Amino acid sequence: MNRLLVTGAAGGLGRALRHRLAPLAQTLRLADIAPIHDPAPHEEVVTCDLADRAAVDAMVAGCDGILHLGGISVEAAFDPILQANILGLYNLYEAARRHGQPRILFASSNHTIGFYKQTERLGPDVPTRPDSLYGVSKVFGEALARMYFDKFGQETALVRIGSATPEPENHRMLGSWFSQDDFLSLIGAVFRVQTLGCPVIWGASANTGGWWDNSHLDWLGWTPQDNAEAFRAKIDARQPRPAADAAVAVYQGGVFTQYPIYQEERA
Ligand code: NAI
Ligand code: 15L
Repeated sequence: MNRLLVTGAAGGLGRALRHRLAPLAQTLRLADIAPIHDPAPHEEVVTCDLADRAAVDAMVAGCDGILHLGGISVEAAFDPILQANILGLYNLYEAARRHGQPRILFASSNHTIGFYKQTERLGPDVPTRPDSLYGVSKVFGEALARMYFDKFGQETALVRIGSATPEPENHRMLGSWFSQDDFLSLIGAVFRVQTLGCPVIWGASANTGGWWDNSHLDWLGWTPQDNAEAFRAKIDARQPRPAADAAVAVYQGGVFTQYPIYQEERA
């Protein structure tokens, strides 16, 4: 494609993936509210608050695809979530509608379904069970994307990312881990496939201890290659197994199920 917009480009995943996204587009438009450093010749930098409608419109103009990583990525007080993940999503989809409906990969989260137990296996159509205001905002994003698909044909991959870290860091991540290589190959498949629609995709590696079923995605041509099980011995050696009744061992969303409702933004 000509130009791929990457929102949240200054964040953890944006920084980890940025240089490896270059083959996907002639130009990467990197956007964030936070500074983005050292743009390469094929990179454009845009400073944009997702809550600023006019700025989002300008950010989306001229893009052929959007990797939407931007927003609040953990539990927080409602106001910042409202601005970035709810108002921000509306602004993004309205801008996309005005600018030729570029395909979108929406970084949704396992926290849309975090109250399911780790003993359960989930397909793409289970009712959502968000574990936090953050999870609720991702459910909103998925619903908004689905409405823009049904009403206007706007295509979006609703990628419910598990835990996208370089390595699985704890026992819960033996189920939820999503390697950066597998995420990268998924991004490639989403932007390459002829017809995408608006599928729910579990953003997880091929973990032996995984909880999520992606067998509805045969048509996508994407097969995750990594497996958190390869790190089990390392995790066992580094930390004790959590108690069987601890939230991190019971719920797919782990500790997010235990957070209070924050009244102000955490530092
Ligand atoms: P991050 O918090 O490191 O990056 C998010 C970026 O969004 C930050 O650079 C931040 O400045 C930017 N941002 C926040 N509010 C903004 C606003 N109002 N306007 C513009 N930009 C704003 O998060 P990370 O880990 O890189 O995750 C990327 C995306 O993937 C997030 O949407 C997150 O919810 C989702 N995700 C990530 C997972 C992970 O394991 N890293 C798991 C599940 C979902
Ligand atoms: C997420 O949605 C968060 O963005 C990330 O920071 C992790 O907490 C991840 O989920 C997880 O559940 O491990």
